[in-house]
Amino acid sequence: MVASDQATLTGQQVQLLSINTIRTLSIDAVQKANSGHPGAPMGLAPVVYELWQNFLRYDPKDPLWPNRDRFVLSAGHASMLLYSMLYLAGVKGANANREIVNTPAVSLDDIKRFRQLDSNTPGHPEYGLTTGIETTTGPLGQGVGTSVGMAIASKWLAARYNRPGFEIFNYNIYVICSDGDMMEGVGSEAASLAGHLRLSNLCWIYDSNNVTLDGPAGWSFNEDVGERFRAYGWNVLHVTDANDLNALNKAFSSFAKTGDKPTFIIVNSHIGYGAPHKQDTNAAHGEPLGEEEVRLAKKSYGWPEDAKFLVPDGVLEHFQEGIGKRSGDLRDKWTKLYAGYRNQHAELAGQIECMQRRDLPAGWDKNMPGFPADAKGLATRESSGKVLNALAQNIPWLLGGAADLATSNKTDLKFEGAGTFAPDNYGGRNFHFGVREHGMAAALNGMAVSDLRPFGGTFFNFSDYMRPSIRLAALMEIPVVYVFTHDSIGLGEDGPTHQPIEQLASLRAMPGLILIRPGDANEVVEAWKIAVQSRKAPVALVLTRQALPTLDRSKFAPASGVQKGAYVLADAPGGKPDVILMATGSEVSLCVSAYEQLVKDGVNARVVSMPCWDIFEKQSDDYKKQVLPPNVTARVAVEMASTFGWSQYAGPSGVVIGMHRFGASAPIKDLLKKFGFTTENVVAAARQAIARTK
Ligand SMILES: Cc1ncc(C[n+]2csc(CCOP(=O)(O)OP(=O)(O)O)c2C)c(N)n1
Ligand SMILES: [Mg+2]
Repeated sequence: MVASDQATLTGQQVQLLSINTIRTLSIDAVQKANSGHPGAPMGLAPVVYELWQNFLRYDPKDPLWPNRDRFVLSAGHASMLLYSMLYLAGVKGANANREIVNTPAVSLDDIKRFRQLDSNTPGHPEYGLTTGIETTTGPLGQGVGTSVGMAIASKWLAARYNRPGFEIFNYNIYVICSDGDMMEGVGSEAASLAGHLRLSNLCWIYDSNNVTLDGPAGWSFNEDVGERFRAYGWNVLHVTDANDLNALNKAFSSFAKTGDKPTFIIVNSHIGYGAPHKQDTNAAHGEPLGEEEVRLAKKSYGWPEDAKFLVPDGVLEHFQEGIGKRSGDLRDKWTKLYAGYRNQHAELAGQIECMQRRDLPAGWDKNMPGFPADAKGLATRESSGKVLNALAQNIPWLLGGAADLATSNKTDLKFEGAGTFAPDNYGGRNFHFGVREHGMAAALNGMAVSDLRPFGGTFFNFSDYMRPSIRLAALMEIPVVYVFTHDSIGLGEDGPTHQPIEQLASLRAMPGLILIRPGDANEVVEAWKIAVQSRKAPVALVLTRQALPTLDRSKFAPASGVQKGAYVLADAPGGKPDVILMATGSEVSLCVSAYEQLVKDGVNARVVSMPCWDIFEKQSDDYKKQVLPPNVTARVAVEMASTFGWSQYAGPSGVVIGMHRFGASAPIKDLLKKFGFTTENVVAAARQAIARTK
């Protein structure tokens, strides 16, 4: 054997050794945890190996490098695949201040604590918990959906910030997805949107292994997925054997060369590859292999059968010589480039760094509209549109759109230079997400984890279509803003299919989401200020279709009270109320009208505007007691929605005026009368509450 053959052979051996290390680490971790899915990591190990070692531009020494390629494991149940890679590639950890630290992102000990309490290797990859996890995945379809937003962000950053000679941003997004991702509706919305937008920096690798949890994928899924993606406008490639590194290499090279559309690589794999007894059965991925199967699998890999968590000599070095060296060189080059960029384009660099810190630029709140008292007033969606347009002129990376309702949601950015995001204008800031609420919400997550400040609008009722992605935004603690308009039966004639009832209660129940339902235009200003200043929480703005009076703030408390979640808007003479009227949104002015009637009748009433329960709950006990004195138990809560949750503020003697059924199609004035949202009814409820406490 000649020396060069020997070298090639050794090269192949170390490749296989490395791939099998990915597999056996996953097997051992799942077995030790006695929980998890080893099958997908076993089948996909060569795919991820080839991608990371030879293509992914990801420097393990700087997992926060802004121009790194993003790797998304949409098949989040295969989490051990990713943890193995983070460990084997030697990815360093980072702290909450975005500083690289000297501990690894994932250590071998972390892998041994897979799925255990307080480990950084939870069952499914969690953004913010483990360095190197670019987005939380697990609910199938979310990773692919989020990846579209990441690809949008990469294109947008390039269009806005690259300058001749300074290609600061050109990173790609790689996604591993599975049959489940292909079946989920959000995956289709995302693929359709990505194809339409011609996101050539996006590569989905579809693990077509013909099996899902219940059994053969064919029990429920038989369409030609490749044809579907061709129809969406993707570059569709096929690798018929997941173990064929050359074919994978060719496919990734084709992606790199494709400049006008996203790439979809179908890879045929065998789940649980190397575990002959369970190959092609569901048992290989829904649960650990079992000790006996583990031994058989290891035997087929030529592994010592009883070795556990074995990382053979040479494997870590192999990754250092591959992804480590290749990407390290790229990152060094970029760092030099960026230093020059900073010199020549200091202002742009300042913006880039500002957004990375989730800071707002100086003067972010200048030229905010103020709204004079006006009995006729305007809809909160209208004032929202005005405030948003002011803010967006001050915050260059505040951008977004709506799911085909921009003119209803008032989310259009109308100022000069805002532009529309499109294949021929990736620097645009108005997005047409189409009638794809779920796809939009997932994309917003991808934009937010890419340091942009995205917003997305639809009718409040259709927040239900976005909920799984909103939930992930809350779990990931990322600052997405939702602009939900048409927020109650007050939308009128569109009727019960469009009138939200339970959405307020159900979104208030979601941990981490800040829901604000402002009561007039000036509360909208405050609500938007909270939204853009939020660094670690998504914010839902819940806004009306119908006009609301703009309250006279010389008579009532200033709208800045919104910053505390709830505040005394109109107090009882002497500050000693007989009854407290509480409301959010459009019902605040209704309560004010009832208040005026009551005061005229000699009843000491107080009005509390409660636009945000979440923020109110975070106030001191003292403040809460000031707003809702415990000894004032005569209380009335008014909200044109499910009453669920209001009893905590109304108390046992309180009266809650809300909705106990779906709405109806009719002009608003008839609906308000039918469902009791009238001044007389609120006044009567106040008297009833007072009577109850006597
Ligand atoms: C939205 C959602 N529904 C259900 C599940 C539970 N689940 C986990 S894996 C899986 C299917 C696995 O099949 P596939 O996507 O083909 O992945 P493979 O097992 O082939 O790796 C299901 C239904 C989930 N994670 N997300
Ligand atoms: Mg499958």
